[in-house]
Amino acid sequence: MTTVHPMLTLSDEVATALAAGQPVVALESTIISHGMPYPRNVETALAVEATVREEGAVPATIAVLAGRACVGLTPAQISYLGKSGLAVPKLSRRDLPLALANAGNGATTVAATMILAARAGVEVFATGGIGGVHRGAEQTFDVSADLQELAQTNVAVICAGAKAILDLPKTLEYLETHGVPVVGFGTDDLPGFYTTSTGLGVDFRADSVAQIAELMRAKWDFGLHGGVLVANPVPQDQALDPNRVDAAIAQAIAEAHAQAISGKEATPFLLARVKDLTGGDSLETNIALIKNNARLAAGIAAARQAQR
Ligand code: PSU
Ligand code: MN
Repeated sequence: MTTVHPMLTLSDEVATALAAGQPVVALESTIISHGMPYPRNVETALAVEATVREEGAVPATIAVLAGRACVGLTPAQISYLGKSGLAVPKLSRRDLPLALANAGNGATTVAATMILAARAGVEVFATGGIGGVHRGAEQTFDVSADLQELAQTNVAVICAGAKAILDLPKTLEYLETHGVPVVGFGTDDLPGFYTTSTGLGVDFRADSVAQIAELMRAKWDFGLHGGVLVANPVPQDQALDPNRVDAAIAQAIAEAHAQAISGKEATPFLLARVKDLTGGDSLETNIALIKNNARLAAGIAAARQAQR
């Protein structure tokens, strides 16, 4: 383990890869603890790491353990997060100092993973779906800290779009206001996580990893801080029927309202209900799209290293 800061530890594998200029892909941990049920969550997290390795990059799963931000976890640490599930604190930017101050543990969201990846020197991060502007945000003000992080932290986030538990047009408006380019990989249409398209456009279409690496280079070399959001559609044969997904989401949101679920509980509640209401199928789609994103992220990380 390499301690780069009293509160930040890199695994040997990640530290060695970064020092050697090898491609590294960051992976979040809230998706493990709060995004999927045990034991599929642990199996998936390990399989996603294996996918990154097969593509020639080094995986860096990120979490806070015993008050240290850890970039690169052991399989035992990943199992602990997956087994503990909702008992592990979900850490976004707001929550990081508390966990660091109190020798706490926690799973990092997209926002917190971006922060820690950037601190460690990792520029490419693969996840499933990002947080965004929730439906009804004009009343609740529920806007994920993921969007604010994309506005300011220099990491490319590879996702499968965003789930329609969010208000997708408002999410795109927020990203535009904050200067975050939304890139469709091989598509002009924003993918909808379980579905390949939403009917909403992306800002740019890229058909190669080199094009994405070039956009990152141009943005950051010119001093334009903030992330790049790459939306990679789920493979068509793994996608779900949009009508089925929409019905499940509508019901999940109605239940959240009825139970007055808000704040950091909102997203995990909605994710779990959508999963239950679509049967096991949505979990299989979720796993397929994360692996698909990990593969693309490894390619982007390699293309970025090839520029140097
Ligand atoms: N959306 C998904 N799957 C997820 C999440 C969001 O489709 O697992 C998780 C991610 O960790 C994301 C977080 O960063 O939820 C957003 O939570 P909030 O809306 O409370 O910021
Ligand atoms: Mn929120």
